[in-house]
Amino acid sequence: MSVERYPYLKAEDPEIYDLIQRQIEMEDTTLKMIASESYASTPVMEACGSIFTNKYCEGYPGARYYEGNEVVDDLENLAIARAKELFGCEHANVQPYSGSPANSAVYRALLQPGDKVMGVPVSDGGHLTHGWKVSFSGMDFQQVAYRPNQETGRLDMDEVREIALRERPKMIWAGMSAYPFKLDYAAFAEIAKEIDAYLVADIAHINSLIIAGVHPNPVPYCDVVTSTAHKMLRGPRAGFILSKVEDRYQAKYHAESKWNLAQRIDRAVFPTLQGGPHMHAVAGMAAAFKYAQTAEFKAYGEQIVKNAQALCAELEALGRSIAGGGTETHLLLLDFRKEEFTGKDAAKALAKCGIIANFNMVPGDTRSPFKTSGVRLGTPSLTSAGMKEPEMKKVAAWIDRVCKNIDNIDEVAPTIRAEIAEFCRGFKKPGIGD
Ligand code: DSN
Repeated sequence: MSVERYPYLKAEDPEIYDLIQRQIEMEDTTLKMIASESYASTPVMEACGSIFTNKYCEGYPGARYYEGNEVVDDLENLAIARAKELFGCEHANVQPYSGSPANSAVYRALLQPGDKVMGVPVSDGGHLTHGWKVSFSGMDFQQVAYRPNQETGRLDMDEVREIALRERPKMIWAGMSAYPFKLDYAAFAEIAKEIDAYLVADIAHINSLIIAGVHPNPVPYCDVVTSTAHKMLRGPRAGFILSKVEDRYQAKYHAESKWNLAQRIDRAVFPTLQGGPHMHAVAGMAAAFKYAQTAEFKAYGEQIVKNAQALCAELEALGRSIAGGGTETHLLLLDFRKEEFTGKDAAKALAKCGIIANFNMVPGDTRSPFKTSGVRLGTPSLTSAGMKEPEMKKVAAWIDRVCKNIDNIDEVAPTIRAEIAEFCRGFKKPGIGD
């Protein structure tokens, strides 16, 4: 699809213009199935490309280190108000540059270097910032690992409790990047309370399912909740932090501090970790939050899960193995442990045919993280494009066809790629076709 946009770039910097056109063509003609991606809407992209990119405004509304921030203050207050209303939280910080900076701020606000933090290792579906060894979070803090059961693919909360009581971490992360089932925040909260640990939910992957009411909301159970604004929320590359105002463990862990929990989070974001906030991204985030309040968005969140479940059922009917045997969220893990080919082989073959996903470890995987036995598939982008259950049947058939032809993929890829391109062009995507 060729949309006549970016006339100034076209005239003044055709190289960038051409790269944008190529990316549009790619995103318009492939099945985008990376679980952490979707399509940012045109209003979000307009807000991100707006004049707010110009302004420096270190500080917070009403207390800035630069003059001329009357409008910016209104913008940040609007984004905060929308975030609080959407998730029902007491405090919101919308300045983190993205998810990892948001999570870094949580460490600064709650812990001391060397403290124990409980999280799921990256190899088992956790995030880098939940204590993984190559991230600051695993270098400066001690990770206590918990993981989904290797047989069932599900978290066993009795086992999580056992580990927590034995290791007594000061903070527990609830939230993963490759877990297809709902999280039991009430059970996490009980465990955290038993050991006086902070409970922090990372909802970057599932924020829109929470907004749509198809996944439990962690806000009532957690001290802090972090998220990105892109992924299924269809906002800009940015992050936000939601929290309580008061720290229930202030006397125990932060008696010397004159700042409450909300203040410590704000101070951790700025000035400890970041300088000037990216107000064009905050504008995009505010636009995404507004759209997320609509009935249309709720239907989108519901459909994401219906599509993932339909895709799962179709793939299983075709004889494909799904880790954990299903999904309750936006993603599923194809399990190739019994196949000769690896997850990486499959992801590369799928991409050649126009199905863009990523190779991923599955529970009980014996292959290395550089090869893996799985592929993670997500439905937010396809759902954003307007696809529903009947389309999932077709998508499953293409995936199965690719898997059956891994050994001669170069022969079949051009035909499948052309079929998928024609199919995808028939759907109007946010930010591309409107
Ligand atoms: N990189 C994201 C993902 O793909 O899950 C997590 O931040």
